[in-house]
Amino acid sequence: MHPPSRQDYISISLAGQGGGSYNNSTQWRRQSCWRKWKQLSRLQRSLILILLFICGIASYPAVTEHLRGKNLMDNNWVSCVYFLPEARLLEAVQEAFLHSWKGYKDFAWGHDELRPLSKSYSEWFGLGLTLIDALDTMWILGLKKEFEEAKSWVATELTFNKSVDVNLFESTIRILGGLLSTYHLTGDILFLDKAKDIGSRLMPAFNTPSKIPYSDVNIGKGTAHPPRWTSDSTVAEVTSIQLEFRELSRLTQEPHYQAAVAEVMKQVHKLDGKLDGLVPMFINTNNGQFTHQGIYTLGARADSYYEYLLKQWIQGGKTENQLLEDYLQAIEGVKKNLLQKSSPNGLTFVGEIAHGQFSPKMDHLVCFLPGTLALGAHNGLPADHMDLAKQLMETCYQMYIQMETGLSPEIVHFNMHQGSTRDIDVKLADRHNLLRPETVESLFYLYRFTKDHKYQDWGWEILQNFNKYTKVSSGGYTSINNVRDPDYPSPRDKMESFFLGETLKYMYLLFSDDPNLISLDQYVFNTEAHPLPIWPSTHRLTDTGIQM
Ligand code: DMJ
Repeated sequence: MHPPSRQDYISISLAGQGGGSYNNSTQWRRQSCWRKWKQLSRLQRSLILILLFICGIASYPAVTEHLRGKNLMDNNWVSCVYFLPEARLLEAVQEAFLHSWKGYKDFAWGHDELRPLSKSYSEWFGLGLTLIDALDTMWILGLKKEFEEAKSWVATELTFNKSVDVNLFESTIRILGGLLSTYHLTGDILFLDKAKDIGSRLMPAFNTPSKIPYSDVNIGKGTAHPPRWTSDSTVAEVTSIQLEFRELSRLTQEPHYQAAVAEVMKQVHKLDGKLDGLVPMFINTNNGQFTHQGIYTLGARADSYYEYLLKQWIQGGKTENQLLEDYLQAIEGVKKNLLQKSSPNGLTFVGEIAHGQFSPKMDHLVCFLPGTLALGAHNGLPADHMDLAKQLMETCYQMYIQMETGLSPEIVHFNMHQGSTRDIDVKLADRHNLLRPETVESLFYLYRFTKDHKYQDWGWEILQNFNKYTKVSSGGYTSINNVRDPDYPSPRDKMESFFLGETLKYMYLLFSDDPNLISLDQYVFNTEAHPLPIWPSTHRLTDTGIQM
């Protein structure tokens, strides 16, 4: 293996992107739209102008309002996606997916993750993680040929009968979740059979003194254990496997999957040590108590606890009141303890509490929250959740656009003192971008529910920046080390499976104007973006987990 040359990995796929130097001015963005406009043929331009003219006469105020945009930092910029047909937006995501898939197919086929620069792969569980995570994305994007190839690998090569340690949470959300959703979308029993196989092999994780599951399971030997250095599990991990195991019980009519994950929720519900509904980050598998108390975050190790409270309630038909109460209380806890505004521009952000002290630190992972809040509001929860969702969405976008590459770092710190000259600081160790999905995920929800095109614009900008700074010419996209250096963002040589499982799927759904393409009234996405059905009214549960 040799270190890649810069030319090797930087690949500018779309014209009109500027020369790589950072310039986030209004003028730059207008120029960017202007260049795209100039790329259109004379016929295309004339057609658009005629259409705009007709619409403009019919509804002048509505059009001008739409075109004006409502960006916090710039009240005058013109929507780029407004000039692009929906088909072109969708095609751009398909191109990104196919480019990723080419890299995976050429250099990592059947392995967990692509290493696009060294043209090789890395193994985590040795179960074809990227391929399984990407199955339903291919189906949704309409990439039938690629889907069929992947399906035949699942049919002929995928086996869970091997002595390998897997992380319970990661394999539940990516593998079990991916197989269940693919089964629902395609109706192909192959995926249900595989889901049953991995689901049953993960169950030994629940054999602990407290019934709070261990983090790791050997799926071949049927043994489970905590990490080497502790007997604790992560709170987000043990509380974000419920959608998948509940669905497995519903499909198989075997209640023990659902019972095991419901027991975890029941215990966590009753535990001492919460702060206004906010949970600590660790839980002990021997005594079932929270440990390392005093840190409260919506970021790593706690994030999807909150997401799954709401989503389980939705999945079960909004009858499990305890889940809803815990969710509503937690959101009030966020507002009371974690919400602040930055200086000088007053961006609303979610910080952390560490041993009684507020820290203005926010992980990119927290950017799932605008989408979750919006989903709650769509399902009848208070309208102020939607207001907060919009404010946080703006902040997450600013975490991208204020960086020199236009890509968010993993963690930011907000300035709060008067006289600050910028809102966002990034520590040296936090400058990486792993191609994470959370902001695009939230953009999708916000666009679906508001139809405000600025959310598509923001997603479009993010896609251009992924193309510009993370695309590897020989195939695939790579995580980068430094979002603040557009000249050398320093590639990490890894494409995470969630880039295909989540980021590109949400990007595609963001650009689609079809509300029935995974209707949010029929499906609920697990935390790895795998859609699972909202249960029909014939299968509703009460608080005790008893079917009504
Ligand atoms: C994914 O595996 C899931 O979205 C999880 O909830 C958080 N981490 C990654 C993506 O960032």
